[in-house]
Amino acid sequence: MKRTCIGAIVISAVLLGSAAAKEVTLRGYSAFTEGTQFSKNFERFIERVNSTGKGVIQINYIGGPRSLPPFEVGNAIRNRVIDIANTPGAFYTNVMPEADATKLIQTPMSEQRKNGTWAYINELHNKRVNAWYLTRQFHNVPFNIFLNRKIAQPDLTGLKIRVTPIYRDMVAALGGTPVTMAPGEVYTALERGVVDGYGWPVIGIFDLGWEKATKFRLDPAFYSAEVNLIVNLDTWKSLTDAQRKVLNDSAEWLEGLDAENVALIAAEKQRHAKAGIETLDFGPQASKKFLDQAYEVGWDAVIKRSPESGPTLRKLSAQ
Ligand code: 173
Repeated sequence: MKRTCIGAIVISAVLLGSAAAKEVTLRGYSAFTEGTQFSKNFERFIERVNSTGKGVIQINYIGGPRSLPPFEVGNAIRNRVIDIANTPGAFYTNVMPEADATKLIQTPMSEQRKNGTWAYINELHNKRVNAWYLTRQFHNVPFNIFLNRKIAQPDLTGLKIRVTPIYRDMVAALGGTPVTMAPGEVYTALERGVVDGYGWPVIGIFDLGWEKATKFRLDPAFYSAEVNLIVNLDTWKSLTDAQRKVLNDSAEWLEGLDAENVALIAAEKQRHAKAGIETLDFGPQASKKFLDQAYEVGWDAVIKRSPESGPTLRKLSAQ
């Protein structure tokens, strides 16, 4: 009896050991077109995981929006159709209404991990998306509204503007008509005059040729881009410490790449000017008013849609 018992323990220990040592492969997806600005660093992350994680963990990159519509990403992660996604929170507000609220939080992830912000946002992801909030990128990249009609003041009355939840409430507050649209539809919509402008981060408009259909950049830039890496929670729980370590180490490395954004933004603004995109700037007073309004409208909307978590997120953002 005793011997059988010990034998069973030894056998299961061996089995567990071999299971732990087995390399696991995750299915990775980006909500942005492969090779473009907001996929690039995720692709570098994958390369790094695949080289540092040999024999431990690998990511199989299934690609961008051609493999799955970007606004489906929340359900795809929740149901484990994919294991890890590179996506703005703005693309999964259908499953997590406050997912785009991080656009109002500009502290780097290193801070957020220390002051409880990351932990709270992770908890919300666990509950609503069945996901682990691995990290967020581009906290130091703001958004602009780009136009192909000239305006004489920061007023969008009569204009149709392509949005995601990032810009929807601000565009409406400025009198514009928000039209929600995935990035892949923007160029054609501009060309056909379906919209008169669009919201987008200050970097990245050249990737899909939008500069050819853009005449103006409305300043100031506002908010803070939030491109998250989220992992299905069952997948995350199934990983060993060693496998999680590979992902965590690479996530931290990825956060460090945000330092590159300062130079990228400066270069991209010059590129706008060279492409004939004129800056519309109504001076410091108007800029201040615009920014105050953007944050006020932004928080009001978050708190209205998420009365329970919105105030906590706002408190955390003020740390
Ligand atoms: O599609 C968007 O305009 C959007 O919401 C977004 C968010 C972060 C980075 C790039 C785009």
